[in-house]
Formats: sequence, C-alpha cells, structure tokens
Amino acid sequence: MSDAREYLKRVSETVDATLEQLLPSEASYPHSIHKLMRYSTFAGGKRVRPSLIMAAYEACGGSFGDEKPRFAGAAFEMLHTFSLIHDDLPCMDNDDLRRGRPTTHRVFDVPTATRVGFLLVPVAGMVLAQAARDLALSEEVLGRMASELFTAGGIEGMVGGQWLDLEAEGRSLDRDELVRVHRGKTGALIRATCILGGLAAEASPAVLEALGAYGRDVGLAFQIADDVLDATSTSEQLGKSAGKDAASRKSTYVGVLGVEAAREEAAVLAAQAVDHLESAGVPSGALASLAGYIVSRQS
Ligand code: GRG
Repeated sequence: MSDAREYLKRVSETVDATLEQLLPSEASYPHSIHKLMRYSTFAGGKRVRPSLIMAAYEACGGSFGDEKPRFAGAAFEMLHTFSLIHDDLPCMDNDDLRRGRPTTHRVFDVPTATRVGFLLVPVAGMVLAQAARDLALSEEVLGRMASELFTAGGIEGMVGGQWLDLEAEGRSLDRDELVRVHRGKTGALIRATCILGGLAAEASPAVLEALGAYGRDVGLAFQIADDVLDATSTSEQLGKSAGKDAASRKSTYVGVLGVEAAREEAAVLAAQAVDHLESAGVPSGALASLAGYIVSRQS
C-alpha cells in the first residue's frame, strides 16, 4: 500500500509539472480564464487516473520518465476536473467542499464554474492532440486514444452514468441498475485510463483487452469504495462532504449490501482485476498496488 501512495506521489509530481507547462499562467490573457482553470486543476486531487495510465504504460514495457503517458494523464485529469466542478453545482450534488477547498462555484459563482467546467473538455482534447503530434504518435494511435477518452466521457460513460444517477435520486435502484450507473459515471473513465496507458506503449490487442478488463473491475471497485467512504468517513478526512448519499437518498452499494459486504465486493473486484492481467501474462506491478489502494484508501 505504501508502494501505491509513493507511486501516486511520484505521478502527481510529473503530471502537475505537465499541467503547469500546458496551462497558461494567470498573468497571460484572458487572465480570468486561466485563473479559474488553475484553481480547479491544481486543487490537490489524488491523481489516480494519471497514475493508472503510467502504471499500465510501465506494465507494457514503457519507462516512468517518458512523456507520452504524462500528456495523456494531463488530458484525463482535465476531463475528470470538469466532472468534479459540474458534479458540485447546485443542479447536481450542490456541494461546498472539494479536495479540501471550497468548490469552484462557491469561490466564484455558478455561471462562472459552469463555463470553466465546459472549457476543460475541449482543452483536454487539444492536449491529447497536441501531445500526439509533438510525440510523433501515429494517427491511428491518436484516433484510438481520442475515441477511448471521449467515449468514456460520453453517453456510454461518465455523462450517461451521472445522468442516470441524477434521474434515480429518491428511487431505489436494484443491484444491476446500480452497477450500470457506477460503471458509467466512474468506471468508464478509469477503464479508459488503463487502455490509454497500453496504447501509449503500443501494446498488442490481447494486452489492451486485459488492461480493459482490469480497468473495468477496478473502476467499479473505485466507486464502491467511494460509497463506503461517504458512509463511514468525515468531511475532514475526505476533503469533500461526507454523508451526502444518505442525505440525498441516493442508491449506493452501502444501501444495497451494507458497509461490510460492500467492502468485500470491492476487494473481490480488485483481486479479479489483477487476475485478468496475470492470466494474460501482463506484469501487474504498480497496477496491483493501485488496485489494493483503490479499495483501502481513506480519502
Ligand atoms: C451533464 C449529466 C451531466 C453530467 C456531467 C458531472 C458529470 C458530468 C459527471 C460526474 C462524474 C462523477 C463526479 C463521478 C464520481 C467519480 C468520483 C468518485 C470522483 C472522485 O474521484 P477522486 O476520488 O477525486 O479520484 P480526486 O479529487 O482525488 O481527483
């Protein structure tokens, strides 16, 4: 586990340096846009998604110092940050606290936070395209990366999952419906990070499939662990408001199974995720540590 924390720390340093390089400073015009993008992007997230990209890249023979996975990590972090800004808006979760700081719409205002959230989506696409050109990735690899990123962010993934989640508030979902929501709103982006890491290393179709299977299980486990943390931790520990799911009568794994069985389910999925890699002969290394971290993290 300390391995995973160390890994996250190392990746955070590299991805933050990449984001620093990509995002214009507050001093450059238009100042207000750059200030806002920076407030949200450098708010101190765990950088799990870029870490999964890097770990998948390394599992396919890539080196930690390479630039390709760092740019893909920055693009994912931007798309993820968009989702957090919008998730916190009054029309969605209506939250005041994120990453231990006041949410973007609390510091600025709702229209401004809405705009900056949207802005991060094309910027993420641009970062990926620019990186592919600078790093001489083939058109084919770039096309697949863009397709994975935006499919995972779209109807079949994050936006669609969030949509279903919002529609279901106040109604009890059965386990199958809940799995569909969780895989969409959280799991799809996580699964795509693992595939992106493999694509950056030009992995074979069989290896990409194993990475996708790992990411699918770990992605669902991530959201189950999130449900458990919401029910069992304090806002101070999480850096975001705890107890929100019960307050908004949201269907969660904790509601369906209870805390202990939900924890157990997450652990089973994490172990199964690693099995997919091992069966395909993909060295699990940091991916195994991260799977363990995802289901035992405290925030
Ligand atoms: C238009 C319906 C519609 C949606 C817009 C808001 C949105 C898109 C999607 C919401 C997706 C979302 C916030 C899912 C929850 C995923 C989750 C558990 C995020 C927390 O991730 P961490 O813990 O956060 O990695 P840090 O802060 O560490 O980066």
